[in-house]
Order: sequence, then structure tokens, then C-alpha cells
Amino acid sequence: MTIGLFGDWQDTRKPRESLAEGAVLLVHFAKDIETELAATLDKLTSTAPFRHMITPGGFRMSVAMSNCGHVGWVTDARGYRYDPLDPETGRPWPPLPASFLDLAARAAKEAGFDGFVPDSCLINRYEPGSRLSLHQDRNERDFSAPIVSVSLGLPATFLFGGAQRSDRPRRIRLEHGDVVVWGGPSRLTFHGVAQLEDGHHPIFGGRRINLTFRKAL
Ligand code: MD3
Ligand code: FE
Repeated sequence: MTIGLFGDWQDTRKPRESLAEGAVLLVHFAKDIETELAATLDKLTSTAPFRHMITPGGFRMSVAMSNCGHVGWVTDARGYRYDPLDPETGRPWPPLPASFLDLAARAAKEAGFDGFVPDSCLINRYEPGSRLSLHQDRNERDFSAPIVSVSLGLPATFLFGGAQRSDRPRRIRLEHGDVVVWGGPSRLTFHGVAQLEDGHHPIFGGRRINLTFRKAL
């Protein structure tokens, strides 16, 4: 039996793949700044620690979250919203680091969204078994702005659905350093993340981190 460079996987992807109208995958786009991103994430999450939020339905999310920017996405018994204060500390979220803003703007520009200036970044942390069920991102005010997502650490199976929750999702593998820009008609599609599998990443260990840059206000 042979195990190749990618284990069970062969990376046959082109540097840039169109996933749907308005959705562009930039393969390994963030890889060259992985050390900078890891160091910055450690600083951010020592100020605003990861926590498992509780949904309005009373369920503890298996994904741990933090935020940076002018506002952060939160959920609790009262609902989902963007809040200028971290409910755990009572303090404003840490500002969006220059390296984050620069990465998000460069990626958005590659996908045709020039001048993207996010005001919020949701930081998701997955451990083996963590998953995110199918949802739409619709707490933002302006759906004409894209969302830029950055995947780091362990690979995941992203579930890319359609305009209806009942549309059967496609399964798309997202690897360390992959960046996806979700704009135009794909902005309101249903999506989620399948249960994270065990593994080890040289920088992020047994975890996956996902950054989503948003214009929330
Ligand atoms: C498609 N995060 O934070 S990133 C989320 O991997 C979220 O943590 C996932 O869904 C994660 O809301 C998926 C890819 C993504 C993010 C936002 C989207 C895809 C999207 C918004 C609209 C359409
Ligand atoms: Fe989402």
C-alpha cells in the first residue's frame, strides 16, 4: 500500500477555483503568513478567550468562538446579534489587526470585491467532533458585501448548500491556508461544517481555526 504526500488525498485543485456564482476558493492563499496569523491569534484570544456560546434554543455550541473588530457575533438566550462588547469580559473586542485587514482585503480584491473593509472577524475553533449545522449568515446589515473565510490547521469538510435549507449540500474540503470569498448570489446560501476528524497540524495541533471577515454594520 502506498501513502502519498497527502495521505488519502491528492490535491488536484487549481490555485483559484470557482465554487458557485460569487464564491471563489483561493487555494492556500494565507499559507505564506501562517506564523504571523498564529502569533496574532494567540494574542487576540488571550484578551478575548474562546468560549462555547449557548444558542437561543439552549444548546451549547461545539465550536468555541471569539471575535475581534468594532463588533463581534454573539449568541445567547436572547438571540443572535453583533455586540460591541464581549459579554464574557464586559470590554470591547480587540481591534482587527492590520495583518488580518490586509489579508481580507487582498483576498476580496482577487475575487472582484475591491475596497473590502470588514468591521468584524468571528474566530471559530474546532476540535475533533466539533461541527456547525447548516445555517445562513444574515445578522449583517449589508448583504452586498462579501464574507471572506480563512481556514487554518486541520482540514475540514465544508457543506455548501443552496438557497433553501432543504437543498442537498455539496461537500468541499477546506485545508490549512485556504481562503474563500463568498459574495453575490452565494452570500445567502445555507452552509455548515461536518464533524472535525482527528489529526495533527504542525502549527495548530489537533484543531482547526476559521476566521470569517464581515461587514456587519
Ligand atoms: C457561505 N463558518 O462562521 S467558513 C460562520 O468553517 C461559518 O467556521 C464556517 O459558517 C467555518 O458563519 C464556514 C465559510 C463560510 C462562511 C460564511 C459564509 C461560507 C459562507 C457566508 C455565506 C455563504
Ligand atoms: Fe456561516
